[in-house]
Amino acid sequence: MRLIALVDMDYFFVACEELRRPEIKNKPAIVGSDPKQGEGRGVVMTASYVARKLGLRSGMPLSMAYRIRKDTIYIPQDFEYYEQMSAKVMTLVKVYADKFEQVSIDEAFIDISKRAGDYDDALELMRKLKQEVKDKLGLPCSIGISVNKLMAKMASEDAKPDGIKAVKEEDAAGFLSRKPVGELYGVGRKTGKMLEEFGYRTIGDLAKANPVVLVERFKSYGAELHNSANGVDDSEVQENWEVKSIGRERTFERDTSDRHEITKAIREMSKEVGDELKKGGFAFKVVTIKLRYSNFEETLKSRSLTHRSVEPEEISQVATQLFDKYAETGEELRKVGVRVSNFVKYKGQKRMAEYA
Ligand code: DCP
Ligand code: CA
Ligand code: CA
Repeated sequence: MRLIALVDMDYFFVACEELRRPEIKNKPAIVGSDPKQGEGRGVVMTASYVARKLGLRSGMPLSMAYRIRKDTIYIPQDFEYYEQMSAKVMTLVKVYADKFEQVSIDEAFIDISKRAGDYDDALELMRKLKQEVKDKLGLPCSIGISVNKLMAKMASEDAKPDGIKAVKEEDAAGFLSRKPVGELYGVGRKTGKMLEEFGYRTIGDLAKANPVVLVERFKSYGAELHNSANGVDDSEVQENWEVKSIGRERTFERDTSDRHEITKAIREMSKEVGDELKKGGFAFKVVTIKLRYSNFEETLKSRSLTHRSVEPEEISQVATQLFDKYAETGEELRKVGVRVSNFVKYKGQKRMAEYA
């Protein structure tokens, strides 16, 4: 039996912000693009669930968000930070996957057919994953489980927030039928509107529609719409994620030339990189550092080891040597990165095939 899960983080950007500013928890907080002191045309990227209850939505102009609630907490976006959190999430998720496909910053499909024999197994496994993400990162997510990607996605939407939902093949039609057609995975606002104009109000309406008519109205997309509405999706979980290297980067709060601060960052990142390597069962041979200066100039410097190593200490040592050798003395750094590459597998972990 095919068992696919979709893991999607809840109110992701704001949830990330709550981690580093606990004081905004349970308050109407939004993350958005630069409002430029009221002059900008910024929009809400995401809103906490508290904010959503008050009517704040992603895509809404910031000006409108303020009109709705004066005490809305506005947080400017920090993509770099969300990407770091995303990478941490994905590292955890991958461990649970036979096949892994990240589809956006905060969501991934995983094929768990081999490791889960049935829905009970799958639910147990996904509960464990969800708990691990909560315990290790403090972030809530929702997970949908079903026979294909489409249904897994639809189930995850139903599970939100902070839930897990499994929809079996035999229940798929019933599960979909009463939902508004606009909620069907893959249907955007424009298509949704067109579908409604043709009188397809629910996914069930679309499922019962004559496919020939749908093809007339929506061209080749019509057949796909009909399949989707019937919960049919044969597409595989695509392992697009190919690791050739593992790295971390850190931007300093304030540009710095303090060797102590920089080498400390290098040590911390080396440890994280080393931990990730160990999970994947890899040894590395090349260490690279990236130095970005205040003026945004960037240098990459690498050193090849004469042996394969798995030791975080070794990453840290080589990266620090590279820094000492190549950093411009006294120049302030904006960002520093550590990366290892040229892998070889030293552990036969089947599920980590994607690293090979
Ligand atoms: N995002 C964005 N612009 C959009 C939609 C989303 O920048 N138009 C960003 C902000 C979100 C993140 O992508 O936090 C993930 O998008 P989701 O659609 O998964 O929405 P959320 O994670 O915010 O909320 P939900 O709990 O509904 O998944
Ligand atoms: Ca999300
Ligand atoms: Ca998402």
